[in-house]
Amino acid sequence: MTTSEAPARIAVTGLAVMGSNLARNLARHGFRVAVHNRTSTRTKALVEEHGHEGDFVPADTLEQLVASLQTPRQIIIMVKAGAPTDAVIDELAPLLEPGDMVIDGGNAHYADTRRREAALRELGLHFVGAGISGGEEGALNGPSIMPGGSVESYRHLGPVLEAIAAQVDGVPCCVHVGPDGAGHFVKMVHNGIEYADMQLIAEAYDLLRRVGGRTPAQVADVFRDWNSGDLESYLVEITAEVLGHTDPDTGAALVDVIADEAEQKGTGRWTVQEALELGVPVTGIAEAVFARSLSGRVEQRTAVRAAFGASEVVPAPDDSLVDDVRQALYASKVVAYAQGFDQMRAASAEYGWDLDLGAMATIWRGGCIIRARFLDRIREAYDKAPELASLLVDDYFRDAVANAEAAWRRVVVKAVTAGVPVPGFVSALAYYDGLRSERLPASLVQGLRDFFGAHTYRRTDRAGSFHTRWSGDRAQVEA
Ligand code: NBP
Repeated sequence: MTTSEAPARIAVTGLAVMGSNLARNLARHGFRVAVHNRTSTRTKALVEEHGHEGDFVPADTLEQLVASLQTPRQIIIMVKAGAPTDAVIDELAPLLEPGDMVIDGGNAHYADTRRREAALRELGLHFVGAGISGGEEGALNGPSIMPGGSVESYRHLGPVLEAIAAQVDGVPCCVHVGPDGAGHFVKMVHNGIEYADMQLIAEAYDLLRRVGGRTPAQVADVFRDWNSGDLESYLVEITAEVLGHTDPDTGAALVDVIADEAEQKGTGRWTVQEALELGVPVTGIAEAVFARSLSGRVEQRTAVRAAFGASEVVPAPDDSLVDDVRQALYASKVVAYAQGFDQMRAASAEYGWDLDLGAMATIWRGGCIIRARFLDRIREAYDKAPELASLLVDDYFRDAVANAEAAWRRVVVKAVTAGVPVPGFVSALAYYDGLRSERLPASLVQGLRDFFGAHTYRRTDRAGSFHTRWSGDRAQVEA
């Protein structure tokens, strides 16, 4: 820490784990950073413990924080998402001048970000909703950063954010995502995809364990091996770590001691809710959210187990199972990502964000939870064809899924026959089959809708809307 009177380059208010780590990251990169927290003991603790890491300017009040900054001011808010963010903005805005920038690095809902951006724009202030992924470790050592807001704000902020972001092949995991809530929307979809990815990994583990007859330590070895191929990713890497870990108290595999009730903070649910609004089928994310909900319904699980008896899965290991599951996992993962990218494309069209989907894959390659080799392939796909109808039709992914198809079906059949729930694998396959079908039974759905509600239908052979007089002479009339 220095005592010079030079203005600080940037500020962070909200110094719980995320804010203090982000401030330390900024300081370690040579930025003079002003720091503030509602309860000033946190500010003092940060400077006492980490002041030697860089150039911190502690402030007891927001007035002091604002006064310590160079103009235009850049203030990152890292407080609990929701009402606390609004409270800080309300206190901060009157202290600022037109052209200043307020950056919300918390996990805000993108609709809140759109509302806040519009309100601050009225005051001449830039509001930047920045999705920050990577948890506390990422905040300190290099997160993936997804800033929204104006182009003008990114001109000032970009160099700072790109410096503290994770770097992959010399490329920062940070790009200007798009206007207003675009950054937080993309962060939300990132989290949704993370849900789907984890669910698919969990299903693969369950199959190798219950059908494959392997111990958790043996499944850990399988994941370790998979991590040297196409599935290479942070989540596959840490799956091997968790499965290979022994509980110190009991000597059992830790995974057998952890209660099997998955929790959620809500970003997966938001992703599905928004997908429903946009009409985009994100079945992989939805199944993952519901699988967590199902796991938590302990009373229902107990009652149904009592009524039917617990499903008894007899292990039936065979030599091809491991590789079949690997291929099913890969193909299902391609589907889940394809759906997430579809959702971003739909939101981009809805809100006029002009998202560069390849760039989103680029900034997820490091710092964040879904970082993976696979993302390079997604970036290449969108670089080649920005208007790709679906990731599935890119040459690389088409070949990968086509090659995996037989194994994928074998795995789903085995799981269904054995009674091992694999909602992620099954729904991904159904999505793929749905898109591939020449004719879908949606024609019957339309017929039924017309029968009971006169909702009309379109024909395959000529334009217009039609209704059949079902309760009368059953003649067809043009609607
Ligand atoms: P928390 O979400 O636990 O929030 C604690 C901070 O909010 C403290 O600094 C607290 O001040 C401040 N705060 C609250 Br609560 N109410 C306030 C108010 N009315 N006015 C001013 N300050 C208020 O902190 P965190 O876990 O560090 O997370 C910060 C943000 O980052 C959140 O939005 C969170 O969702 C997000 N996050 C992201 C990731 C990730 O991986 N990207 C991980 C974890 C969190 P006090 O000290 O005075 O109580």
